[in-house]
Amino acid sequence: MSTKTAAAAKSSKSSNAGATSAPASAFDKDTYLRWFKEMMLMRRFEEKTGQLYTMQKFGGFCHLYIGQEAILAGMITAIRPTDRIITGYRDHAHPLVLGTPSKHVMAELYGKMTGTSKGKGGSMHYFDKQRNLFGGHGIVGGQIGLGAGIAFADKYRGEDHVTLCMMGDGAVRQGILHETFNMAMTWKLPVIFIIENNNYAMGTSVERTSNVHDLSTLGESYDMPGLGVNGMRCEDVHEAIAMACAHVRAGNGPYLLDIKTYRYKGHSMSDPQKYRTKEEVEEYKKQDPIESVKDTILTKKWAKQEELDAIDAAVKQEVEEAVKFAEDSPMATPDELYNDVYFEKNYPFEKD
Ligand SMILES: Cc1ncc(C[n+]2csc(CCOP(=O)(O)OP(=O)(O)O)c2C)c(N)n1
Ligand SMILES: [Mg+2]
Repeated sequence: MSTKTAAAAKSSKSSNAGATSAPASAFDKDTYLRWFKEMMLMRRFEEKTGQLYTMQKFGGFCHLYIGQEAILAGMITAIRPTDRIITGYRDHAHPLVLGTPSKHVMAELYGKMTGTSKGKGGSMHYFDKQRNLFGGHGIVGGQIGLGAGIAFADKYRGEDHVTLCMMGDGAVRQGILHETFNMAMTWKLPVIFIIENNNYAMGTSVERTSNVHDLSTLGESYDMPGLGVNGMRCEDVHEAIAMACAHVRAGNGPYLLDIKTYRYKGHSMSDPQKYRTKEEVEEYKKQDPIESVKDTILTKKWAKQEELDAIDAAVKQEVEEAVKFAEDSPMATPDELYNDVYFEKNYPFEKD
């Protein structure tokens, strides 16, 4: 069967072709409670961020992660703290799940000195060297080549890390994906390419973008294995990423995961959303990962409703404190502009 025929045979609009379906029984109480807490923090942080942006507390672009939380929650329980993460501009939740204090994440949005990059990165450019977060990239698809580069460096130094290179469904249409896939497979780089597939690139759906709708097949012509994953279930995301990590750590080279998710809010803060129906959004909200994780916890009697409410209250309190911290923090002084700027002494092409 040719690659195109194989891709077409697997292709389907919103199904999770080839998806795993991990049973809830495979995971313990601590994992579920962690998923719940991580997702509540991401959700409450982003709800607050949306309000603050509307109140014009900070400017620039603002892309919220609400609806997509199961991807990062499922990921964090499947990787090692030494693994590397790189992503696009929908990136507020990534530092949160990696453990960057929420007050520094919030201060970065405000452009304050106490932000993760002293306020110089803002919403689209989160970095945390200590936690191996390599951005936050505003150029759609720019992180694909960089992610493979990080994996190359680890392999070159003989270090046992996996790079998780995350991108949107729109980013996969950039040419760099193909150059990167080719090199990453040729050199068997330790990288997992993760598509956070919310089915839309701004207002353009996957179906309108290409003849190939099953994005898990995009690596086939490079012999890169791929899998479609239900991104509304932490269980499935965890299983898929753990499996891909084991594949990569065994020296087999890259893996492609097409994780199907949904964003409940617009692409950014100004989006009339004419490209989708309210019913479609409501349909996905019925699969909300926070609600389903909560249901499992309650059904298994791992916690009472009041205990889950207490977690929510603590998370809300943390977000309020983060806002206060950000508001009370100083702006950068003008001379800070010249700090942290890369330059090389005696650069050969530099002219006075
Ligand atoms: C190279 C480049 N082209 C175009 C844009 C404008 N742009 C910003 S976001 C976006 C859509 C990307 O969608 P997707 O990759 O699906 O990510 P999502 O927003 O859904 O997370 C586009 C085209 C850009 N930032 N960079
Ligand atoms: Mg998208």
